[in-house]
Order: sequence, then C-alpha cells, then structure tokens
Amino acid sequence: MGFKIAIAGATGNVGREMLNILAERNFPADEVIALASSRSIGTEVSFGDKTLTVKNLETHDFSDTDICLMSAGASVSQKFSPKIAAAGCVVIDNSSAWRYDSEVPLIVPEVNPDAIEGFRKKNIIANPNCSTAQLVVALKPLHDRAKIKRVVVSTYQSVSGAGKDAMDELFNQTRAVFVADPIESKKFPKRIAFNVIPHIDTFMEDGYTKEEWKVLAETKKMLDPKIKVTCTAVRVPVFIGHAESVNIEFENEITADEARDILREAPGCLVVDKHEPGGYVTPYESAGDDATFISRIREDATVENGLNMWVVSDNLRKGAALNTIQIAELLVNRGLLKSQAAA
Ligand code: 11C
Repeated sequence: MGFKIAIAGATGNVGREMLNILAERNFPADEVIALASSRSIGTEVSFGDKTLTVKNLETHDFSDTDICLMSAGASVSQKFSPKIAAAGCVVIDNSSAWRYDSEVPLIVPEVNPDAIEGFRKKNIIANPNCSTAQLVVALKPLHDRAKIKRVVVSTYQSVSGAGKDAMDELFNQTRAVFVADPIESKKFPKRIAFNVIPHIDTFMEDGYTKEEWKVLAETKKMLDPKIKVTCTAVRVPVFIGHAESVNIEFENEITADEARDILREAPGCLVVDKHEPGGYVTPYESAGDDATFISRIREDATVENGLNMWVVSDNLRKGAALNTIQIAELLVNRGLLKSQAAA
C-alpha cells in the first residue's frame, strides 16, 4: 500500500521539481495531488508521464493525505501547516516558517537523520535553506573527522532561489542589455544582469541579511551548536546552482588529501578536484544533478588546521525539492509513516 502525497505550491520552481523528483525516484505514492493558492487552480503540471490539474490548497481535505510537501512560502506555511498537521498529515516544509522552532526537526538526511524521530510534537518537519543544505552535506564528514571550530562562507547564489519571476528578470535584463532597451528591476534591488548583488532576503539590525543569518542558525541546529559560522550571501547572474567558497578551521589536524578522501566516500558528496583548467564544478554543470560537488580543496596556511573548498549544488534539488523528498523517504524507511486511508 502506497501513500497519498500532496504538493502545496505545485506551480512554483521548487514544487515542479518536487513532482519531477517524486516521479524519478519512484516514491511509493498511490496518489499525488498538486495544490496551490486560488489564483493557480486549474493550471496543469507534469508528474512523470501524467498531467495533474492543480487544486485549491485552501479547501483540500487532508484527513486521508499522508504527507504534504509544502513549498508555498513562509506566510502560507504558517497559516496552513498547523491545520494540515492537525488533520494527521505530516508536513515537510521548505520555507523558513518552522526551521528555528525547537519542536520541529530540521533535517538533511546525510547529516542528522536521527533528529527526525521528534517530528510528532508538531507533525511538521523543516527543510533547510538551499545554501545551508549543500554546506552541511560537505561539512558533516569533515566535522566527524577533525571537529570544526569555525566556518567562513561566501555564497554565489543563482536567481532561481528567488523564484520564477527572478529568473525572468535576469533573462529580460540580459536581453535588454543586448538590444539597448531600458533595464527594469522589480525583483532585485539593483540590476542583476552582468552584475552581482551582496544582498539576499531582508536586512537585520546587526547589518547581516536574513539569508546570512539562516546559514549560521541552521548549521548550528543540524550539525553542532558550538561551531562558529559567518557568512556573506551574494546573488549572481546564474539561473540554477548555488556556489560557495568555504573556509574551515578545525580543532584537529587534517590535510587537503585526507579531506578529499573523506569527501569521496561521504553520502551525497561528489569530489571533482583536478588541479587543471576545468578540473572543478561550476553551478551551470550542477543543474539537474542531485550531488553536492566539492572542488578546489586546499590547505589554508594562514591558520592552524585550516582548509578552503568550493561547494556547488543545484539549489532547486539538494537545496530544496530533493532534500524534502529524501526526508519523506526517511519517514517511510524508518516505518514512521502510517497510511491515513488504511487506518
Ligand atoms: C535564495 N536561499 O537563494 C534563498 C531561497 O529560506 O527557503 C530559499 C529561501 C528559504 O534566494
């Protein structure tokens, strides 16, 4: 007996990717329902070789739905997730609404799978921010080996993290530059075509952005609260794939060769690190792939036990849709999910 799965936010970048990945991985679903807000009702979305017609999230009865994969933004999640969870349906939420709630597990299956056992407190599980997901996949095996003290991250984030309108804005601005049309910026505060913007999400009182704060808060929650993390998050004119320059200081000695060997064996990681032109992975090549790619692993001679590395992943997959579905698979594989229809 399979499960009944709903995707809330099915017409968005991440919702569509969730449908693709559910189909690709043969998730044990008897029925998949595409849901969205009232303005998208009737829209058609692809699920494998089927077409699903989007239904209304507001009126869907969740009492015989087993999992709701939510990718409809934080305010929609805050409003709907408690009601969905109360109907007995487990919510796996891709927004920031529940990540920092001590009663909600924040999960990357390669990093802290055991934390999922606490999900019954709210019947909600949170998926991390895309820039954190790929970071912790790469940090976890190194932390296990040499204990990380401090991490300095600079991100190079693609526009798809900001949604479909943001992708259109990059496309339209790039075209406008070539045909000498006026450049319009609606989604981003400055022009993104042929530019980089050191600002993602809202500004906080201390001058950091919320995106930067998320990277440190989520790394601490999933990996180790003792690790010091600082981040500069930057938007770059790339459609899909986030890259990160990561500087790590360890408690114990670790060489670049040892780190490379550890990461080669680590779940979810793929090391591409040849010291030659092109011997590394760029965001463009990561698009459509599930791995967290690690390149440019070097010792940092300016600190004791320091390493630098370059971490790249498809932000819509490992950073969002794939990780959400891996969480659903974890629930199924651990026998934590009961079919509501069979109850
Ligand atoms: C971006 N990381 O690239 C953001 C998107 O908290 O889930 C994901 C925001 C979040 O704009």
